[in-house]
Amino acid sequence: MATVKGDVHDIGKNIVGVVLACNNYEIIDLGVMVPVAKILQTARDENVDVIGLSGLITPSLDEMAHVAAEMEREGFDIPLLIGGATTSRVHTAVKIHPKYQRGQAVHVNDASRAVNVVSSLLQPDTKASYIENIQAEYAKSAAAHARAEAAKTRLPLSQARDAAFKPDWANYSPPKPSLLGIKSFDDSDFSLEKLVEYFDWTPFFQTWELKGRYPAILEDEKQGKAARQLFEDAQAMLKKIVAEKWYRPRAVIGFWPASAVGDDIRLFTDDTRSAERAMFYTLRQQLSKRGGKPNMALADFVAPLESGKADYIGGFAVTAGIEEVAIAEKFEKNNDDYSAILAKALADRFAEAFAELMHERVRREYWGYADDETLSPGEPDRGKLSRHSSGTRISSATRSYGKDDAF
Ligand code: B12
Repeated sequence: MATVKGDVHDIGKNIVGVVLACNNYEIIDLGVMVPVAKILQTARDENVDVIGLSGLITPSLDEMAHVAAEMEREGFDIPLLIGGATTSRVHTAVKIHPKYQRGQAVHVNDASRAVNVVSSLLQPDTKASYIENIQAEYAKSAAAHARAEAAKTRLPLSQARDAAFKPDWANYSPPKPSLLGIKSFDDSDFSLEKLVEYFDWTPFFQTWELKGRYPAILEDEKQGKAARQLFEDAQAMLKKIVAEKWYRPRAVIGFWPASAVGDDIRLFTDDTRSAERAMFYTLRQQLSKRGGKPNMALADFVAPLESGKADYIGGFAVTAGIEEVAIAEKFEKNNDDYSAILAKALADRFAEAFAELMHERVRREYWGYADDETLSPGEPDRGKLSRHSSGTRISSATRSYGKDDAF
């Protein structure tokens, strides 16, 4: 079992591993960001019966298709399980299954299904009929997908470019960030206590497959009891994390002079704008839209070179603390998978909270384009935020506000 190259999410994979291990399967867990060569070499060396891949970010979908193609090329025929929130039956049917004809790729959307799927695939008396059903299901999904794709109208690129989002640059002067280049922060700047104020607990419950919004979930008729117990355990661990400083949060922010050149964004080394530092190639939407809606590209939100306006782009990276891995491993070594997953799920909340806090500091202070903003911690109200940033600012490397994920 492995989380594929480029992807660090492993909570789901670990849950599946625990569930299968409880049913007497032996799991070889290769961890996260695992390159295909290592997966296939281990499968060969250990003579495994099944390979399981996990992936939660969009690029992992391509990586999984790549693993399937490599399995075909190298003559594997064992089942390939595909899991993780971004994967889907349609993607498996359309992009992965056709690449692996010697064996069978199977999408498993939930840990609770993993045992049934694995046993159906490994038992000689059920294997053939199970695979037959899967193949019939995938053929149906692929045909429905092909029909839906054929019904979508896509514009030629030149027409999509004509329909770009065109802000009124003549009447807008982009604010200049308070610094250019990068600036680093560590736990002397941002304490764990401070980050707790920015916690959004709802995704924490999702991590445990408890669906519902916090705090209402604590009183939910069906899930309330489990949610309350989990929350209590989380509070106890959180107290220790903060008091004993288990994690050391760190962050880097950066701002660079930038101009849009068509669909691309050119970054300059400094404000003289004489030397190019990098180019971001942004994609333009090409689906045909109704009601005069624009076909946007991220470049539309940066002042074009020919406008003569000095604009900038910014980015940031945060970590709750790289100590998380060693701490989770310590629990795992003591056969305490529950605490290992809890420690990771809380580290995840710290990372998200830090992204929230850093984004706020950038908006209000380091870039200062929303210095009049009045949102309070834990109030990630997209409506209010987008009015503040209305139409002219997309803060790139942050994850909290939908369209921001593009970098
Ligand atoms: C926790 C989390 C993190 C944690 C991960 C901690 C960890 N140790 O795993 C941290 C903070 C590190 C993180 C980082 C990032 N994340 Co994140 N993260 C999440 C979050 C909130 C929950 C994921 C999770 O654990 N779900 C619960 C588990 C149990 O579900 P699951 O993995 O789907 O697993 C179940 C099934 O899918 C299945 N399954 C899973 N794997 C397998 C494998 C097999 C073999 C089988 C059979 C079954 C199976 O069984 C599991 C149990 O039922 C999701 C949002 C969400 N609600 O999904 C975003 C999310 C996945 N992250 C996202 C992003 C963008 C990122 C970052 C790129 C952010 C950034 N800009 O830096 C980075 C990733 C960097 C990288 N290169 O990977 C996006 C992905 C969007 C996309 N489509 O690309 C999401 C969807 C959030 C969002 N809406 O923007 N993230």
